[in-house]
Amino acid sequence: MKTRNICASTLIFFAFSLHAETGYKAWLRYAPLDEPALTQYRQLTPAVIVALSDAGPEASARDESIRGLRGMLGRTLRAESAIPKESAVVLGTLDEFHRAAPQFHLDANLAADGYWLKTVADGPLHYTVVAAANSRGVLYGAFALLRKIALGESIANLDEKQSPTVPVRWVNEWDNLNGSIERGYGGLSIFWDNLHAREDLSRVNDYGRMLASLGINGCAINNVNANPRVLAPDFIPQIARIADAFRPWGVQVAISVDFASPQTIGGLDTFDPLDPKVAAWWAAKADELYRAVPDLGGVVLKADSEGRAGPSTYGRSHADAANVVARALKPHGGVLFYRGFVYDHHADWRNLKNDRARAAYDNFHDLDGKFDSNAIVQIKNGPIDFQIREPASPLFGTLPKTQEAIELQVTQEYMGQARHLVFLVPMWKDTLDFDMHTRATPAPVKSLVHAFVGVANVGLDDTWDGNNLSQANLYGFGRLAWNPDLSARQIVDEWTRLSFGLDRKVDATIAEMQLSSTRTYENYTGPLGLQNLTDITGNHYGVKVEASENNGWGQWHRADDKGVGMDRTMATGTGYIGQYAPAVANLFESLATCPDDLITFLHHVPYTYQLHSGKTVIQSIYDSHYEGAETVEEYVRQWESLRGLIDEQRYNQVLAQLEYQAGQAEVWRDAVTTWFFRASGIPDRKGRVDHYPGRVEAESMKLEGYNVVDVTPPEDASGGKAVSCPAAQCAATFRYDGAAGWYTLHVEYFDQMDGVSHYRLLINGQLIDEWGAAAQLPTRTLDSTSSTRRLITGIALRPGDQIRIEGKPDGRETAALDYVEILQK
Ligand code: GCV
Repeated sequence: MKTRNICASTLIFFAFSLHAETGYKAWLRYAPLDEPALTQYRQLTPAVIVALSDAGPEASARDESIRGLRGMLGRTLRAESAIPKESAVVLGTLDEFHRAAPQFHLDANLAADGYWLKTVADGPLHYTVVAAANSRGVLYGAFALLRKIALGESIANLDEKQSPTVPVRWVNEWDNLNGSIERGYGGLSIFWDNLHAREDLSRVNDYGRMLASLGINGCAINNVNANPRVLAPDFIPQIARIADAFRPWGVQVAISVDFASPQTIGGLDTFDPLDPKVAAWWAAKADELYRAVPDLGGVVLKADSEGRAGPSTYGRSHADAANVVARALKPHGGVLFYRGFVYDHHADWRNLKNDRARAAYDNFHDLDGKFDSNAIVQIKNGPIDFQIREPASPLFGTLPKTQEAIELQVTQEYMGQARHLVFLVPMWKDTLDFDMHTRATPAPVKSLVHAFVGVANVGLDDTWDGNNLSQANLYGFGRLAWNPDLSARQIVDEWTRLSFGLDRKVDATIAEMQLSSTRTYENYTGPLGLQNLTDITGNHYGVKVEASENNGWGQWHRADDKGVGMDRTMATGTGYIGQYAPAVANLFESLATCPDDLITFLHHVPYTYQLHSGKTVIQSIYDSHYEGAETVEEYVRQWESLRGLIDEQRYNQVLAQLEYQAGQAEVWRDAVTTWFFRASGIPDRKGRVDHYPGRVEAESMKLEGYNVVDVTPPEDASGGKAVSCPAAQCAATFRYDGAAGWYTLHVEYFDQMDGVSHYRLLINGQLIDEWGAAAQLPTRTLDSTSSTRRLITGIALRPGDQIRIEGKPDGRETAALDYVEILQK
């Protein structure tokens, strides 16, 4: 027994002597390898590294290899410039190898950016060769070699050629020039501050390194809701500074522009794309840009969308708009991404035939073949806007003569905003693998697109994204952009091992959590294709079931007392389904074949409609929400099982995040199920909805100073009410009358944006717990976004105990309370 205790404490000591990690290094940690891998790789690694060119990405490839090998193997390779008479790692383009080492006979047909990892034997000597079509490919190959070592894969007899599936793999950053980021959850912009490029651009350099490690070759550095100033002559040098920081990593800078720029910045009296003055202005502007940034990747354009200027002002088409800019870029080799995200956000919601999901197809399908060859139509994965479950956009199947890009949102705008664990790769795979049936042979979306774009929105936060587990989404985007055939499992396994090491338990646990997280989030926020149950006209975060209805934004679910769902059928609905090829349309049109997951996205069905699962729609809504919330609770337990196997800093950060998420999942669960119970009048067969044993509403407690207030919408608080403190301090007390025993207390309170209210929980006058409402949640009001859970475990209660919560408001925050639940766990 004694020995066991010593072992346990030794283990804990070692575990917590694991270096604290902030997450800044992401998947490029190059952590020291353990034996026996260390010995094996040391034997295979020579002492010399040669880069056949000393410039650009090849120099980065050499330096990165030295850095990575030093980290993992504890050996610093000697950098030389010519192939030595000893074994070496040699990096170069195929052309450089032909000149410097014809005896290696490195002949291959590699696509741009592709690479070849090859072990070349020359007598007794062994060369580990990274050869590539271009210098960027050399860098990608070097990262691939390092990745192999970090993953414990063999590098003994290499012969692996890799080429990206599409040539253009970009991220878009929705960074505003003032330093804020639209839909960014990882802090302020790494690029901009106060209308200038940041003084210190070292973060941009580090980000370039991360992007290069995934094979991403372009980055649009400002919001698609573009500030016209980006094209002002005195601003262009700022773009050039950022391009300089990215260049060593082969990442080309791109910019988003405002379509009215010829008028707003150029001083013309028009921005009509067919006016020769306007075309000349764009051409001159492109010349000016390329003088400052000769390798500019191109331009992104959001036009006629959500209030942005566009060609409709002059009755011109999207192709006219795209081509006038594309033609200006063409002589310089630049590309123009034209966003297909065009819809009417003032649609009359009373008209049952109106349908935002139709918009992209309706706006673009007639224009096929009319876009110039360097104009790419950038299409969001689904027809609405990055919701948890959408079918593939029908537009992918209708532009065979047009270059298409798929736009995926890496930043978690509608996916819990980096406070919730949601691994997006399984969802993206659903779209990429979806067969559009537009030809006799399979036509999955991944085979139809020519470019990948990920809306990344990283920020100054140490974790880049707002939390450590969200980094898997950026990693996953990059890997899919390189090779969309990779499975979600392969990607998550790689990411987990690179980010957390090779401990099997850690890897298996995190991978399972990540892989199930998409379905889990869907379960507690929007199952059955129900979507936009969120605060759609506000922060896109908390739950507000009716927020999407009754407005022009067009993300309606049309739930009423009888049923739910948008009728998008050809027979009786908006006709959206008819935008697909017949094989897909028939599948979606018939209730007999429509998948349950999309049923309310495509059909309006009664609550009593029986799904393929055998459940009714209403029972399925109830069950999914309970299942989702329980799974998040389980994530907390799973994560806790990794204590001591992960560095303490990341362990604690993720634990806090998961605990918070578990509370939020309950808020979502209760709000959505209560709302549908009230709407349908159909009780939950399992008796859970609207029935919360052990819950004591704050409004029913003895209140000192607290006022009872109505919460809007009512489903955002238990019983539709909360208590809020208008004074310097308030208290709410109740008497416990249950059985004696050990309990967990769940206090639901509201953590608004402005201020840090202070709470104390006392039992019979004894202080048990105190905390501050210090989270940065995006709301000033008492609602589901601010609703937050405090769990206090290990509490002994006896009948007659007085439980008292004292709240001290701060700033505009009112120390509000919703309820206390006494849980037997
Ligand atoms: C950059 C959604 C987001 C907007 C975003 C827009 C787009 O509507 O909420 O923030 O604007 O998509 O993709 O252009």
